Amino acid sequence: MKLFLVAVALAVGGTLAFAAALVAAERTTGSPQTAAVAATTHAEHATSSAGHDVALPLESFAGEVADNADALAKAHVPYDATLPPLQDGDLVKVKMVMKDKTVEIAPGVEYNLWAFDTKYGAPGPVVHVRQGQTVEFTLTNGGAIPHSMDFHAARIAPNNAFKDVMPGESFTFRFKADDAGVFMYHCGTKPVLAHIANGMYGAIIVRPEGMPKADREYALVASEWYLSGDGVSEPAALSMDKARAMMPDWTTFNGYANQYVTHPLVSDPGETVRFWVVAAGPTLDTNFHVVGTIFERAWVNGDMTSPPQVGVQTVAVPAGGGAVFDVKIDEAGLYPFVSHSFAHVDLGQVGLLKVGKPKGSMSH
Ligand SMILES: [Cu+2]
Repeated sequence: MKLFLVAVALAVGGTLAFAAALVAAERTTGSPQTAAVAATTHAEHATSSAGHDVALPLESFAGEVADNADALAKAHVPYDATLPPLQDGDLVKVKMVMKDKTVEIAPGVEYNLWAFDTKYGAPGPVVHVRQGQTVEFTLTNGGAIPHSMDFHAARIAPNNAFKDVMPGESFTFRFKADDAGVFMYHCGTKPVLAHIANGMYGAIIVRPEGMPKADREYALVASEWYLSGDGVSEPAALSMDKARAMMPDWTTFNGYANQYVTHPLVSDPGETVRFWVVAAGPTLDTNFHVVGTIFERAWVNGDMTSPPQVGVQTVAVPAGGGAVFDVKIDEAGLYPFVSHSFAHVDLGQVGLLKVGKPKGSMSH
C-alpha cells in the first residue's frame, strides 16, 4: 500500500506537501484527523494545479474607507434611532416601498441595496405600536425582483401574509399586535440570506402597558454587510460566498458603521435610557453591552411578560431576535454601546451614548 501511494505521488508529479500528507496518512492509518488534514492538503494541491476556485481565500474589505473618511463620517446623516410616536386608535397603517438603491454603509463605502425607499435605505422604518393595536401593512414593490415581508410580531399564516409581491405590485395584510416586545421584520423571499444581507430588515416595537418610565428611547438594529468589492472605487454588491462563510466586511447599528461614534446618542445625567435592540443578521448575533454601566433592566429575548433581569452586563441578542435594555447613568461621560463580540466592534458595531456634557473624547 505504502509503495503504491508513493508511486502514485511520483507518477502525478505531486508536490512535497502532497507526498508528505500521503506519508503522514499512511503512518497513522485510521486517524480521522490525519485523514482530514491529508484531504485538505490534497484539495489545495488540486486547486493550485487545476485552477479550481473552490479553495481560494475570500477577499476581505474590512476597514477600507475613502481617504477623506473623517469628513465623510461627519457629513453622514445618522439613522434617526429615536422611536417614532405611537398612534391613536385601534388600527395603525404602515406602508413600505421597496427600492433598489445605492447608499453609504461606511465612510465613502457605497453598496447597492435591495431595500427601502427612504433616505437611509436600510434598515427600514421603525414601527412603533401599542400592544393590542392592529397593524395594516402594505408592501409596494418598487424593486426589480419579487419581495415580501415577514413580521416576527405577527401570528399569521406565512403563505398567505408573507407571500412574494411582484415588481410594480402592492399587497396588504393585517395582524393584531398582541405580543409585546421588539421584533424583527424582514423580506422572506428566497434566497432569504441574500434579501436580508441586502438590507431588507427593520424593527417593530410592540409596547406593553405599564413599562417603567424611560426618559429617552432608542431603536438599534444590528446587522452585517458582505461586500463584493471595497465600495470605494465603485459601489459594492453582495458577496454570497462571504455571506455563506459568515465573513462580514462591516457590522453596524442601523446600517452604517460607527455612525453613533461620530454622532452620539444623547441623554442627561440621571436619566433612564432605553434601547430596543434587534439583531437582524442575516446570520450573526449581537452581544449587547454598554461600557461603563450595568443594565438597570434587561428584558432578555424581548420577553415583556416576565420581570426584567437586573444587574446584567452583556446579553446575547440572537439573529432574528430582540431584547430591551434600560440604563441609568448619573455621571456625565461617553459610554460606548457595543456588541462585545469584539470583532464586531472592529468592523463598526459600536456607538456612543453621550451623557451630559463630558470633557474629552473616547479613547477606545
Ligand atoms: Cu426581498
